[in-house]
Amino acid sequence: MIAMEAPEDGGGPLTLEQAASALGVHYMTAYRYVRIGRLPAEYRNGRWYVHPCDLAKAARTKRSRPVNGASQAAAPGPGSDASTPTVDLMLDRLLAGDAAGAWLIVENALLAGSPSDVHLEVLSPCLRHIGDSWARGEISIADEHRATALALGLIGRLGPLFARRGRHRAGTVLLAGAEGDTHTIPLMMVGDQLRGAGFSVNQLGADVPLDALVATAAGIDGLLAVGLSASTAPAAANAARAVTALHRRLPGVPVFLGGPAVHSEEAARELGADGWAPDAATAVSLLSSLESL
Ligand code: B12
Repeated sequence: MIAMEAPEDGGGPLTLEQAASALGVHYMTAYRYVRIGRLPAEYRNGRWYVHPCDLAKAARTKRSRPVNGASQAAAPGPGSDASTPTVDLMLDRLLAGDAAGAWLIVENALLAGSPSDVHLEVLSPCLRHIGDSWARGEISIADEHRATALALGLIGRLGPLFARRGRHRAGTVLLAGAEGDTHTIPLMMVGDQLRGAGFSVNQLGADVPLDALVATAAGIDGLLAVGLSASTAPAAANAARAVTALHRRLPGVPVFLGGPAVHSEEAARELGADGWAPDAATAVSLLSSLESL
């Protein structure tokens, strides 16, 4: 425990105990707020100090809705302002490159929600926000890369939490990024969520050459469907070529499309696909609907 210290006159810094008392929370809760970036604080001479003006931000955050409720809520669409206190905190930690702080936020979120909620309600809005900020020139490429590298690590740590103990479904889903598309995260999320729903997933990751994709698909016994991701316009054009080649080689196997460059069911159908989903949770519903056919 740190010793109490009187704040300086005129709204000077508070010790963490004083800040905790002002917020009406336990000292350890205030420390956790500091650790995850909810409460800005400065570490000097072995003690944490909080500026009184930052208390209001932490107090607002304390009253705001937690990460759960996500399962009922629709996943935020591309470009939507999906800001919540948890998203704001995660964004802050991702941009700061603070892996430990970011993981604490994930752990907190998991107390209230599922790994799928963390994907869709916390990490996806952060990544979209980061992409938009980069496109507007507000953050550098290095900032975006640092945040993405950290997000990849978080998604990797979340992966085993999607392990399915219950019923496994028949057939395998092949997932791949369109040729020339280096975006890995969308596929990881879709793959983990499908595994969590009991599907066997053959995950090829990003940027899969057309010939390798078709040869792999042809070699899978019990191939249920192929899911292709396209984040950019050139990748969407390559995905369309892949759909044609897969249909020709494997008639009857549905090919689904998704990703930021395929905006709607209509756009996916125009590219030749048999279906589309805006996010990983809807991708699970899409694949599940095949069972009832
Ligand atoms: C991280 C990132 C990168 C990283 C990728 C690193 C990695 N290892 O993954 C790097 C730095 C490499 C990168 C590069 C580029 N990127 Co980039 N990138 C992003 C960013 C910030 C996050 C991507 C992400 O993980 N999103 C989170 C996921 C979960 O969301 P999602 O992609 O929408 O996926 C969900 C759904 O779409 C759906 N889904 C996705 N795939 C599939 C597939 C199926 C079958 C189904 C059913 C559903 C489905 O489910 C997913 C989960 O819910 C996005 C911003 C954004 N809006 O996403 C830009 C973004 C995708 N990138 C963009 C651009 C322009 C580029 C570059 C061209 C930049 C450049 N000038 O070099 C290059 C292209 C490289 C290439 N050849 O592919 C643009 C694309 C715009 C467009 N539509 O054309 C975006 C949208 C940024 C922006 N706002 O402008 N990028």
